[in-house]
Amino acid sequence: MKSLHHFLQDNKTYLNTNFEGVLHIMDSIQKASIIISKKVRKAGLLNITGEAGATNVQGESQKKLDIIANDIFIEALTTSGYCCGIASEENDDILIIDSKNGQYLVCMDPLDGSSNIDVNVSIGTIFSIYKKLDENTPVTVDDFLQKGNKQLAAGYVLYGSSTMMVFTSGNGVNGFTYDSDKNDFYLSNPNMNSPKNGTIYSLNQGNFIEFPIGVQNYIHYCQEKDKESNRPYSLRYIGSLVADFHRNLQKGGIFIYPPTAKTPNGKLRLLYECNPMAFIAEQSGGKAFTHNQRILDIKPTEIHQRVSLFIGSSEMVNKALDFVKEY
Ligand code: P6P
Repeated sequence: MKSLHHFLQDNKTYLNTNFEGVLHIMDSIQKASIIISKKVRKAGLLNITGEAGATNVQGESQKKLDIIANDIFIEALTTSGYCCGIASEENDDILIIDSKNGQYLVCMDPLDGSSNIDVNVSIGTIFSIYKKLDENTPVTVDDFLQKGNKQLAAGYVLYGSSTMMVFTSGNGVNGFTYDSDKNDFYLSNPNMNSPKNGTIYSLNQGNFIEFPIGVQNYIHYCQEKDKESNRPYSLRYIGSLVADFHRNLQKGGIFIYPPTAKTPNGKLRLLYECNPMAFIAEQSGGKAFTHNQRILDIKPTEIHQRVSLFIGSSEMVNKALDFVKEY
């Protein structure tokens, strides 16, 4: 079986002049993911579960493993020699890295779903890779505010029943499973395709009364009995975007995080959650929109910007957006 590193080398035509940079950055991301996977799998023995006693720029309480994962990725990307800047959920501002070959930027959520860490439920890492706008000028925040359709590559690592890396560089989506005997990721899910339709919808039903009417009506549609369209659908919601997305990518389904009173623009962050997942969704034949705009076409205004998210099987996303457009 082909390792992720060799898979990337065999697909270098796709990345053309950016191949070298993306390969080195992917090598550093997978090394960091392996370290984090080992820590996650014995977190209870290392006294690294629970709160870190700090809050991030989002006002969310940081878990110890959030900070540990962030530090591990920053160290790995800094030593890659090709990364010149990082935008992380765990850092208020961008991190600028002095690097001679540094033409590439990484946006990341180092450990997504961290509220699930203490109860042993799947969590994940999400990342995007961009090229700096101008190779002759220093990195600025503007380099990070590129539209998602400028991503060179994107992926997630799912620390689930197995540890998997799902990755795209614009030439389809491939899944790699971590083999602890060989300490490397190997191709296990080639050419992942999102089923056009499905019978799973994922959202936090607890926020129902705060959802826009159109989303409430779509939920009622999912719950109606209709044999021909295989309804009622099943509600599946893990509370970790990576885990919910990954299940829906394989089985068919839709994940929705709409605006709520608490999060009027949606909860999920554009740069390091929605854009990378949208790139993967579209590359696998799925769809990713806010309530009215393609995620990858949004021009970001700030690095921690939040947007609403409708993502997954294309026909399910279209149906949900039809309900949303009515109001
Ligand atoms: P809620 C985890 O904190 C996260 O960012 C995503 O992984 C997940 O989909 C979402 O928030 C869950 O949010 O409000 O339903 O708990």
